[in-house]
Amino acid sequence: MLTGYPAAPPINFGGLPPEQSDYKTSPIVIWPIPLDRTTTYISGTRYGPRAILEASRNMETFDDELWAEVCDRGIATLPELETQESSLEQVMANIRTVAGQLATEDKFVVALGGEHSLTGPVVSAYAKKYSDLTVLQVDAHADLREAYQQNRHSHASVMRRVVEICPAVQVGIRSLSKEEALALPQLKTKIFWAKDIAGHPAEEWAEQVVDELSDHVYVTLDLDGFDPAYLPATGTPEPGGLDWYQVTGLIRTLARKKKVVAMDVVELLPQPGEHASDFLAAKLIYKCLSYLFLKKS
Ligand SMILES: [Mn+2]
Repeated sequence: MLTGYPAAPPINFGGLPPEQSDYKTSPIVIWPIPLDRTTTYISGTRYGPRAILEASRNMETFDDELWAEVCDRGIATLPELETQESSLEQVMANIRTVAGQLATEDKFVVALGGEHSLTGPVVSAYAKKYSDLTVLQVDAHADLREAYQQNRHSHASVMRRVVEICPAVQVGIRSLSKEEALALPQLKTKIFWAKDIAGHPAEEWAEQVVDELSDHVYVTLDLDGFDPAYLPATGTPEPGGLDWYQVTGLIRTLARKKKVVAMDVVELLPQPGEHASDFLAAKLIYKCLSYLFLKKS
C-alpha cells in the first residue's frame, strides 16, 4: 500500500469510508444495474448508475430535516451487474436470483437503473418473501402494455409484469396507450393521475395513495415521474410532472405508515453538461433512506 497518498472519496454511494460501506455490516445495499436493452427513444440509461454514484460523492450526508446522517447505519455499494453480454432473458433471471439472495439476507436494496424493466424480477423476488406485497410506482408512464415491440420484458411493459405478481398503485401517470386505457378495469392497479395531483402539495393526496397500499411496499421511482423542468435527463420526458417536494412528501408519508422492503430508481439518462438531474437522483435516494431508517426525534 502506498503511504502518504491523499485519496479522494471512494467511488461508492455517498463516497463513504470502509467502516460505513462494508457489505457485512450495512443494512442498506445500493445495487447498480446498468440495463439498457429495450430502450425505444433515446438510449444511454446504462450510464445512469455511475452518474448517480458520482453525484452522490458530492452530496452532504447530513440531513437538514431529520438532523442526522443515515450513512451511519451503513450503506454498501455492489459492483455493477453484468447486463450487456448475456441474453436479455438471462439478465432478467440473474436479477431475479440476486434479488432473492439480497431479500434472504434482509438487506434493504436500492436498485439503480438502467431501464425500468429491471423492476419486474426484483419485485418477483420480494413478492416471494412478502406475500402481501404491493408496489408503489412514481412515473409519467403507465407501462402496462402486454408487450412492446414483441418484447414482454420491455420497459413499456414493466408494470404489466408487476401487476401479474401483485397489486400496484401508480402515481404521476400522464402517458398511456389506448390499449392500456382499455385494459385498466381488468388490472390490479389504482392510478393517481398527474393531472389531478401535479398542482397540489403532497399533504393533499399522499395519505390517499398510502392508504391504497398493503403493509409491505416495494417502491419503484421512474425519474420521468418528475417534471422535465426538474429532471430533464431521461429518455422519455413528459410535461406536467411532479416536483421535489411532492415526491419526497409522498415517501415521507409512506415511511410513517408502511414497511418499505426495497426500492429502485430508474431511467436516468445522463446528459453531458447537465448534472442537476444526476444530483437529484442521488439526493432522492439518500432522502428516501433518511425517511426510512431515521426516526424523527
Ligand atoms: Mn416512465
